[in-house]
Amino acid sequence: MKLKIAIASALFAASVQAHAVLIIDNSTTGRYNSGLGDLAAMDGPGGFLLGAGSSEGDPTTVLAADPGFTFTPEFGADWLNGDYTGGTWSAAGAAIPGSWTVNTETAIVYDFFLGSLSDLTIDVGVDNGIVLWLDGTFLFGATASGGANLNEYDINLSGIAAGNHALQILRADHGGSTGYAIEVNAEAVQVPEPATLGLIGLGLFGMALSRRRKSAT
Ligand SMILES: [Ca+2]
Ligand SMILES: [Ca+2]
Ligand SMILES: [Ca+2]
Repeated sequence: MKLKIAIASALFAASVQAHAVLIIDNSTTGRYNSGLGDLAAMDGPGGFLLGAGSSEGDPTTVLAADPGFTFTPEFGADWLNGDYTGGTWSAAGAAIPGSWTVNTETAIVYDFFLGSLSDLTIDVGVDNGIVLWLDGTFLFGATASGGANLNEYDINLSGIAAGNHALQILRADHGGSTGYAIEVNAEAVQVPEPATLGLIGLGLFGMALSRRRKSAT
């Protein structure tokens, strides 16, 4: 009886055990757009993207929703849907530098593949601002004073489908220096396989049977 419980527990533990896999960090290549210039006027003055040399101040701001930018031609026809036509994008596979021209904005697209349903953990830091989308859907946006600590912002996503995805990023700067740190980990959400479920079922059936026999005696 005790052994059966132990076996059933071990099988269940094995079926849900998973480990995080690093899928993006600062060495990961992607599409890079360093031809955007200073975009302070794209949603301002008074917008999320701040004027050069901190001319609009240096506030701490976290976006509550997609800023709904009207992107300049340098972003291409529809970059959030994978159409880079007419933009100033690199080809795929470009190195993504950790710093860029002060006061300007840059954009990045990391294409990645998930082998199964996964939870994603995005750790990111930036000097000064960042907006992230996944497959065109807004995830997060914030700007703050200098510093680009990897743990500055943590974005946790649950149940992202298996298959191809694009993590799209706009990096912003408004003076001083620039900096960027990123780590994305994926952890498979493991659903017990039918065979394993069958074994667990047998274990439970065995336990029920033992109980019935015990009560019968
Ligand atoms: Ca700027
Ligand atoms: Ca920062
Ligand atoms: Ca800066």
